[in-house]
Amino acid sequence: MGSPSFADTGVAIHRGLLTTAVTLLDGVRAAHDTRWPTQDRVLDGWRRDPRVRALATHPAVLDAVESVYGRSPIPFQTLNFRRGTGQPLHADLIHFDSVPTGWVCAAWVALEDIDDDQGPVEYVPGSHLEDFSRVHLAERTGRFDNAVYEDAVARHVGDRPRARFTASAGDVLIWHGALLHGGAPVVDPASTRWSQVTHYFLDGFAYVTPQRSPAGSDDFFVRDPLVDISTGRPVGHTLDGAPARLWRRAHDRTTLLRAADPPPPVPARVASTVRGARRRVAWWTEPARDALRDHLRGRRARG
Ligand SMILES: O=C(O)CCC(=O)C(=O)O
Repeated sequence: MGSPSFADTGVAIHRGLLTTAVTLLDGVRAAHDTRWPTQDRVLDGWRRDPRVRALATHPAVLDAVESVYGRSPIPFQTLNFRRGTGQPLHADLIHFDSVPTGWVCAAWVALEDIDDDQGPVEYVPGSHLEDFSRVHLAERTGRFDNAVYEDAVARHVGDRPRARFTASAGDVLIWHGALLHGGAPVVDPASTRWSQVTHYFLDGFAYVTPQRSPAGSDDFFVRDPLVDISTGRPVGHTLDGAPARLWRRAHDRTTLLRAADPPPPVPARVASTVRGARRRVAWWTEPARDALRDHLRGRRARG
């Protein structure tokens, strides 16, 4: 029998993938330490530092992600860590997902040797297959509550075995967006655990924020603009293999229109007076809006 596959476990382990890129790994640590000396966790450092960006877009990492999914990766977010996070188990797709679901992953890179004392990444092998987080999001009532979600995950996992990614500098762990993972407890509080994780979408889908998308509806909070770290340019959304058009109905509610749907109604600008100040208000031209709503209702009813 061969080694367990990404499809079964939800992870792809690449020992030594970046061992020879030691100058870059050290550079990312130095970037974190000098630019953000008081922050243990840095979100989107790639925007300020070319070394963080270079690691997020390293050809060996992009190839490893592409070989798992058979599609081009779109790096879109980085997190840099100085210490173990001790983060409770969760799946990334509460924060970001594709439509259809699951075309999202992370690549976590050890910037130093990491053992059990430093709070390595841990995960529940195979948990991506259960789709627990997507179902939790779909069935929630009201707004997403992270504490409620983390409790539900902990109960769901119970005392099932967790795997730990103790690592040498340059080792890379890729995990599926639905895999339950977090940071093991930090045993030595003085320890560092230098690491960078980059999140990737795969090319050819629409990209959304599930926890901000309305539950029980086919509207989404669409990530727009979504910037590809490789190019620094916004990425288009695709649905059924064709460019998706967006009908923005409210701040956190956008309908993704398919190729066969009518175009979104054009907002007409009208002026209103509020407390003496002139304010511009976007208003949908009503007949076009009503026709599109009827069309979408019909589409939903037909499944
Ligand atoms: O590095 C860790 O401890 C966990 C990181 C993590 O959970 C994430 O990036 O989603």
